[in-house]
Amino acid sequence: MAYATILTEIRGAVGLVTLNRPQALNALNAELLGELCTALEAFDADEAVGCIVVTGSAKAFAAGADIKEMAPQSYMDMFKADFFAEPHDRICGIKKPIIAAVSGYALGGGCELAMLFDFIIAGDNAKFGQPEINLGVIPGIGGSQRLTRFVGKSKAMDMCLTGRMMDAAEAERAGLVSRVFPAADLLAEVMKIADTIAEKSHPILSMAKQAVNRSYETTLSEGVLFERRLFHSAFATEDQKEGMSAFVEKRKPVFKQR
Ligand code: CO8
Repeated sequence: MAYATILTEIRGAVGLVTLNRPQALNALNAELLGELCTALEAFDADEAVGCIVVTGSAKAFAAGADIKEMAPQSYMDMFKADFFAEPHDRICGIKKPIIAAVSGYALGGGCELAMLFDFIIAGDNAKFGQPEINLGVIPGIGGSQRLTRFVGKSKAMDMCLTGRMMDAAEAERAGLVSRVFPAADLLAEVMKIADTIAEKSHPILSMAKQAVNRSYETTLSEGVLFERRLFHSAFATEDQKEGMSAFVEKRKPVFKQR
């Protein structure tokens, strides 16, 4: 399918989405968000895909929600459209793992979009921020909630109240990103990580994703129970038999379930 604001391709078992509005530093307008959701859902439904990577350009993952699109909106426009609720919920509904490969700016809605994915890997030139305060608004796609869970209250307050940017090294120290690579190698390194993930059992990957995500939503005892029930259900899969047999037989497992 041809898109106007993103590029998509499948490399091996990895679905790659590249945000592609260079004239606006990949600012998230309604068209881009709609296309992104459609592409993610298509990869989610494609048995050939085991892991998804979303990236931007060298200069910007995404410089925020599209300020030019938002500027003239009234309260009633935003309220009636329930602005950004639909793409937020569609992205949260993707079952396969999604890695954000962030080079350059990930600001405002761009930072929030990266945090909506399962984990963030950054180039050493990455800059994260929630600069909405400078525009007379606050984060609106979960930034105040997710950033606080990633980096803790003190740093999240600092980011949301000053609007300052955090570089890749600080973001790694703070736990916002899992790994940092030289910017020139970022996509190649992320694709290697995504290849490693895509080789695993696809239903078990979804279980692992659901289990980790549940930790954000519930109490420890409910989360542990949820995990245990999923763990038990893994024994209903052929891939559990394959994984454990391969260990006993001292060979590499070949997971087949999609
Ligand atoms: N929206 C629209 N256009 C943008 C955006 C944006 N967020 N960011 C950059 N652009 C455009 C610029 O206007 C410029 O266009 P033009 O050439 O037509 O003037 C082009 O991209 C290049 O940008 P710059 O010339 O500014 O590039 P610089 O290298 O000088 O600066 C920066 C790069 C520092 C990233 C700068 O562009 C900037 O500060 N951008 C805005 C960052 C920002 O404030 N982001 C937060 C936006 S608000 C938001 O995300 C709210 C999310 C929650 C909404 C939820 C609703 C429910």
